[in-house]
Amino acid sequence: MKVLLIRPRPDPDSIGLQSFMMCEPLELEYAAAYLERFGHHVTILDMILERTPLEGLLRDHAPDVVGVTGYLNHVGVMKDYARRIKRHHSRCWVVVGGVHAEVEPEVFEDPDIDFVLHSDALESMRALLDGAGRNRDHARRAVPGVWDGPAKSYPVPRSFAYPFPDRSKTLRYRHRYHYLFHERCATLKTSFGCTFSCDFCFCPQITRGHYFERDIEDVVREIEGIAEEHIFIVDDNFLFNHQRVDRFCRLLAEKGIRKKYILFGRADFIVRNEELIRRLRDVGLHAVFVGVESIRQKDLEAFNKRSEVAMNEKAIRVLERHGIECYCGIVVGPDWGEEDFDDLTHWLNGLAHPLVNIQPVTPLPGTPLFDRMRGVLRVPREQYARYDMAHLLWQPERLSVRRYYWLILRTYYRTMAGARGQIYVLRRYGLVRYLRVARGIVHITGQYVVLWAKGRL
Ligand code: B12
Repeated sequence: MKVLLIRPRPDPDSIGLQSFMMCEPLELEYAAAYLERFGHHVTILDMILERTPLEGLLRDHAPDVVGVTGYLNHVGVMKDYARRIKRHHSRCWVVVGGVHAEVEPEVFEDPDIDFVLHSDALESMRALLDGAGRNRDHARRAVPGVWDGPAKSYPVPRSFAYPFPDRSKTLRYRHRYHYLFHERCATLKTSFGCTFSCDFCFCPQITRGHYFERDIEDVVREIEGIAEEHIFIVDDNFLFNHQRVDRFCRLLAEKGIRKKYILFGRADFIVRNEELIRRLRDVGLHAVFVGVESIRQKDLEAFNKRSEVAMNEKAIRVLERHGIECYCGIVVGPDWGEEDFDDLTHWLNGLAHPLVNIQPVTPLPGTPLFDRMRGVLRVPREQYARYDMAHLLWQPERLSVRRYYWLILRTYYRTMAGARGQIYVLRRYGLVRYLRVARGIVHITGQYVVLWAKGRL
């Protein structure tokens, strides 16, 4: 069958991260590799980069099936695409997938969406294409991972054994993929799930609390086939299994593979395994995204983070000692006041390079936090684009909405986006990358200024 796989362009109401980070649609490359093994003909469209409107692309490709991926903040756009696909050709099936569909499939129930991939998405898609999809209602019942209401029981995958993603399918876009300062950056997934259960985090929900790893030899074989020098390892927590990370370092060194890696890791692992971190640096570790979350111990406890502020600080020092950049993820909550933002600014400026992502706490369906905060959510769920981890979804307790947005912006400008931060980026990464990031800063500043000016949720 002729299959079109689409990564949507986010709604303009979502805070636009594209100038800072735009990664390959790895999930669609996995799907393409798997489906082509069964004789289907797959094309991937990245709507963030395509200039032709969807209708024109549908006319050019005349697909039998369109698969659309996306996150919670894309749900509105995905439904809009489904409507336009059906209007273009009513007999073309529309299948949606992605991490949100795996956890809250019911939000995708829509007359224009034929199938929602709720679990084991790749195998479910294969089964749909291999004939099962011809009768829609029958397929919804018969294909184990396709959503058919809460009464059906769904498989829970505990391993991942699919062919390598087919990166040739995004060849025409690849020069545009980047992550922060890393130009031409590929992504790589080596494990699924997370063994921790921080109560705000959506990641453990995707795998229903299970954690499983790909064979590390296999991972290194995949790396050998990646053209890009920069690789963003998109595991929820790559720094988990000491033995596996050790083997990773050995294999890269033995094979003489020289790449630059960015990955997510926890502070406690970094502190307890400094020698391993040094070895990772030697084989190319360039930056670690650490879920610092907060500089207030009470927040870490409320989040069930099982970490401490002092541990975060030690981890950042370890990374700094070895010349590895640290990207700090900070979550700010409804009870934050002026002095908390001042403390955060002060804390960040105490780091060698204050690189930070400040996210207003965003209760995501499926998480314990969602159940706890459901009552204070003031933004209707259907305004999906604002569930982007950058908008406020609740009324701050001690500040006006306007002031809160202002303080977020001010914290960025007094730290990462301030003169010191900008000089650092310019010196370390050069003018071209600096200009791209500066463009992103201007764009996001504009969006925050609009939110500030509105002054309400
Ligand atoms: C890398 C990453 C990104 C990349 C983009 C990657 C991409 N492919 O587009 C960047 C850094 C740009 C990014 C941005 C954002 N991200 Co992000 N991101 C991730 C991360 C760390 C890994 C995702 C990934 O690459 N997975 C690898 C692929 C191979 O696996 P997969 O997505 O699980 O998909 C599997 C199946 O579902 C299936 N599949 C998926 N879709 C489809 C469709 C079809 C048709 C088929 C057949 C199969 C299929 O294929 C895969 C293999 O089985 C996840 C964390 C996580 N655990 O998922 C967060 C995550 C997905 N991001 C999230 C969010 C919220 C965002 C942002 C909105 C906000 C933010 N600040 O992070 C922005 C949105 C950007 C935008 N343009 O709108 C949330 C999503 C929550 C939700 N409920 O939807 C996650 C879960 C993190 C979190 N904080 O909770 N992100």
